[in-house]
Amino acid sequence: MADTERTLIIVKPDGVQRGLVGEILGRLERRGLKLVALQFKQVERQLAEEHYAEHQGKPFYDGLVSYIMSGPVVVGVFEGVAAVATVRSSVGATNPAKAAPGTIRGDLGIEIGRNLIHASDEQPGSAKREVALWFGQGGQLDWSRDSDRWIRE
Ligand code: IDP
Ligand code: MG
Repeated sequence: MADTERTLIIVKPDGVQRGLVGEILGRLERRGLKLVALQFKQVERQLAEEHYAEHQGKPFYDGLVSYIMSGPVVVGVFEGVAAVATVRSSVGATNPAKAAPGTIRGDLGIEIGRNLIHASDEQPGSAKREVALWFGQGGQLDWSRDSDRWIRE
């Protein structure tokens, strides 16, 4: 399946603290995306800074790094056709106040600094870089799902 992609998601500390892990993962699962990696963890500074390196120097950077380290997160990898764009569309706009109803951020959040979920963006290489950063080569599982033939042609 040449057009299958993998993309990283993180249920941020607010999503975990608010008991929304199942809700958030469930929405992505129900879209037909396939989970290939999942971990519950406390993020350390080095990983947080590397993950958010593109935002270094921006006014919200320090708060962003503190936020992602402020409690445990759930980090996972979803696989599917056009998985990066599909996940981003379910996640919604960065600012929950502007995110469309029906999206995770638009339904469950209210403020940009507490927007519940990270998802790899659509810039070339972003998803691959983030999956490698969080899971390395060994952390993902290749498995075949019986429902696949009902989800894609
Ligand atoms: P994204 O998460 O939709 O990809 P980015 O622009 O990559 O959005 O920003 C990364 C994260 O930084 C956002 O999810 C949000 O948590 C935080 N962030 C972005 N802009 C602001 C801001 O203006 N104030 C506070 N936090 C922000
Ligand atoms: Mg981003």
